[in-house]
Amino acid sequence: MTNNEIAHIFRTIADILEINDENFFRIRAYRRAAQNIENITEDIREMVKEQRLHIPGVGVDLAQKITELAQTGKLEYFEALKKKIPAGLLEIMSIPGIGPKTTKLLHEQLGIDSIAALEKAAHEHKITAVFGLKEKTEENILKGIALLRHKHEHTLLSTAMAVAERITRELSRVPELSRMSVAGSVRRQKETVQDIDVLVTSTQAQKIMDAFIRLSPVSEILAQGPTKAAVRTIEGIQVDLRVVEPESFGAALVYFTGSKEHNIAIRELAKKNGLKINEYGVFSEQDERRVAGATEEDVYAALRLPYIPPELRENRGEIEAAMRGELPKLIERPQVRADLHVHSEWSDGNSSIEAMAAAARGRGFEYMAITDHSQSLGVAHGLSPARVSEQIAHIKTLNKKLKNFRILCGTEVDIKADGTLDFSDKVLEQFDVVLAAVHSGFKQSRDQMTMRLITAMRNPYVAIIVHPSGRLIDERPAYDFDFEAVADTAARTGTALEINCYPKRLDLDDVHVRRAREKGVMVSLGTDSHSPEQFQCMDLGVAVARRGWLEPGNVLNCLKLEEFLKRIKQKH
Ligand code: DGT
Ligand code: CA
Repeated sequence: MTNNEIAHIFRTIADILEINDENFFRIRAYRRAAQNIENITEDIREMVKEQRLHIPGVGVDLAQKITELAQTGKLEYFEALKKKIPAGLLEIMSIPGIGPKTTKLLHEQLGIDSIAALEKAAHEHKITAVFGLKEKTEENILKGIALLRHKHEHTLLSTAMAVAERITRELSRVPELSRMSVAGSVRRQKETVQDIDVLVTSTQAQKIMDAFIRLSPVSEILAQGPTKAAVRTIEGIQVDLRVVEPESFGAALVYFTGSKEHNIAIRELAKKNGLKINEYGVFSEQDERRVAGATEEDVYAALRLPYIPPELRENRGEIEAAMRGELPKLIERPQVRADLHVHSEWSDGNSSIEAMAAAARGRGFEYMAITDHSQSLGVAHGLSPARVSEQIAHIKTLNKKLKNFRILCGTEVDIKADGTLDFSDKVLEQFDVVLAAVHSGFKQSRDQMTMRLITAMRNPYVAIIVHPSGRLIDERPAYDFDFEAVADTAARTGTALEINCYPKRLDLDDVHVRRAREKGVMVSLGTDSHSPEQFQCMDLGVAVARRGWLEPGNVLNCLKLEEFLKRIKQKH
């Protein structure tokens, strides 16, 4: 049992208790304990083993339950409690946006006790009919069900990348292996993926297969043949491995990198050129002669195309652009000079500004903006104007000690429901850079939310709107707003829109990033780091930027410090 698993069980207990109308204080005690468990970084099992289980909000009774879970992996009380409600209600509560209150009402009023029954009722508009709930409720329920289904079948890119790296690192030690590449959606850097595809060449396929199924992350062998195998890892992710001939490696890599839509389009292009392309190579249609296959560059060249980066291979115009010689020169990670969204222990981060600066510098950045939360964000310990002044003074002294690195004073100011900001202009003008974001009131109407964002962008101090859509991948849909109108205002006012690099956010997403670029909007990359190791997430943001066709010139972070500051002043 990990900390998160224990926390999840506590939350589920609270939900069941709430459905059963139990004591409010008990319910709250479980929720608080769950939150505190998630906040400790130490492994609870260790704390139990060493008999020093001291967690805020966890009394004798809950401590006993944690001990039982840590030692046996089970909790009698929870098992008994689960039997008190229909099993389907737990499933319903796992739908994003549906809590115990709604679940209870749905069950009592409509007898709904499964996701299937809920879906049917939503489609038949029975939910509005009974509750008189707001019109959007049914739509939100259906959206929530879709998110849940997607979540069951997909893994976040960050998780998949970590697994892929481990697999390829271990496989690369096999002496018989000559070439290797990850393929599929992981190579295209999609925000979520279904499985991991790995391609290798070797003259001794059997040796590779034997090694593959014995890799340390492997928990289950799903299929095994002479040149193909599939396993599941301990994280529950499927990994497919294929061994191909060296002369086919490039063709196979193109084929298995996909996307399927890209493959279909280049197959048609090949046909027009009297060629046939498949995972073995490119061949002349007339005499079956092999034209290319060993490298991807050769394969594209045979089709009279330049190399197309994997992130673009979605058949969204990349082939036409390649034919015209107009592929973008995609941004690369080393071109990113700064991280423009960083938190410290002054608000809800876990490290000092100094520690964050050291880590950012260690990652090769030239400058970063400390952007702690503003006053009204109580849960995140937002800064009062007085604290802001203190922080700015503190950063000034830190900067005096730093060489070849600069900490900018920033803020992530909350955008209030009416679009006004949580700090006055007097406070805002002190910062080098102001980020603005929506943190509450996600259910506003489309018009309200659009106006809210536009109003915020009209403030001359607001340089960047961060996590502009508010979505959490597979957990919370984006709030409803008119992206076109927001992007137009961003372009007109010289406000940048962020790609938030936090693995569950990655928002703006690739499609909106590309649209923003078309409209001349600058894009900003922000890791939203709350601890030093999170700077590595910049890679994910760069992936989204590349999938959105961005060049360095489209990205605020690629500016040199002086140019960056000049640009911010321009809007002022
Ligand atoms: P996913 O669902 O996240 O695993 O996405 P992919 O793109 O990795 O899809 P996957 O693993 O089913 O297949 C890997 C690649 O193999 C895919 O991107 C393109 C190629 N491929 C698979 N099935 C087909 C097909 O029916 N036709 C063509 N042309 N290519 C295919
Ligand atoms: Ca795949």
